[in-house]
Amino acid sequence: VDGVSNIRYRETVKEIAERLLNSSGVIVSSHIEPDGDSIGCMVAMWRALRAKGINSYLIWEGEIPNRLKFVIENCEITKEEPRDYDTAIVLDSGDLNRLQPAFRNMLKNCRVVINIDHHKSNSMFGDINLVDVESSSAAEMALDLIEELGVELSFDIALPLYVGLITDTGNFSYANTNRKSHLTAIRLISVGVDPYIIHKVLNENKDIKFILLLGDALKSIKLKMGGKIAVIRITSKMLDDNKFDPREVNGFIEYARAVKGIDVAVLLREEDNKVKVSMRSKGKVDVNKIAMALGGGGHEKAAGCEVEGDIDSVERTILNHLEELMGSYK
Ligand SMILES: [Mn+2]
Repeated sequence: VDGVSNIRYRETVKEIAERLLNSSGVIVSSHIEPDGDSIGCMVAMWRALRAKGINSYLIWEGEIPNRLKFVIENCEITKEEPRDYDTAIVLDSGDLNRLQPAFRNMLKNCRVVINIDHHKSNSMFGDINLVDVESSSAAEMALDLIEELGVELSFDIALPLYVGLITDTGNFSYANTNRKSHLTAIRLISVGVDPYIIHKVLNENKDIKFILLLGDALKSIKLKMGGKIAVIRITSKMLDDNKFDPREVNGFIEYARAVKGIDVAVLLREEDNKVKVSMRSKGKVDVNKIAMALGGGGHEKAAGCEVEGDIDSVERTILNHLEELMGSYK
């Protein structure tokens, strides 16, 4: 980000640092259905505040996917309401509905709610909102704040941030990858993060059941709208057949995205009587618009929502929205 918005970004980072240094206690959390970025930046922020001698609590009571458990290892997780806090940091979360109810209730007791995020759909729910859609990850933004606080960057803070950075940029391959994301990586690697070790842990560490489920899902890929859309499905039957935990599903949509000539990839995953929808845009289609229209959100090129109904009807709903939106570009 250059120019005026950059100045405002720096000023907001400074303002947040001042508030944190003057707080009696800080609660830190992130969104439900955690991913590498959300877990990475909440762990890093909590550690950085502690390193600065600021009373801070990592509030989390939900599940962490197995593939990401190493990020939160050795952290003190607070499940009950702490006694002394007046400030909250909410990371990587587009709106309050994405938070765990217990943490959301604690926000009512805070003098200052700090919202640090990079989602286009962010509802600006904070008293201070550091929302930058140009940032590849919330981890990248968290590092700016950590440096502003004057915390010395340690390996234990850098590692979770690096996980956030590479998961949200798809290993520096998505459209959100830019100069700043690489400069952030340099800062993290400089204190001992080993890119290949992290890559092995995240990407070369799959249960064989994951690969077999992927095989089933790949066979479901269909092109729609004259080859402009690729749809991939994960049905309840596929999950049952492979005895696979749906929370460990990750990255399947990349294979739909890889198809030549498509503009948008869509992943549909059955869950009870609803369907989880993920969308990835390779061009100018703003999939966040569709996700928001259906009660979800995200970024211009990566967004998601949950839609009630069976998988065929949800697919039709999504395709109708895409047809309308893509028609409007012509
Ligand atoms: Mn993120």
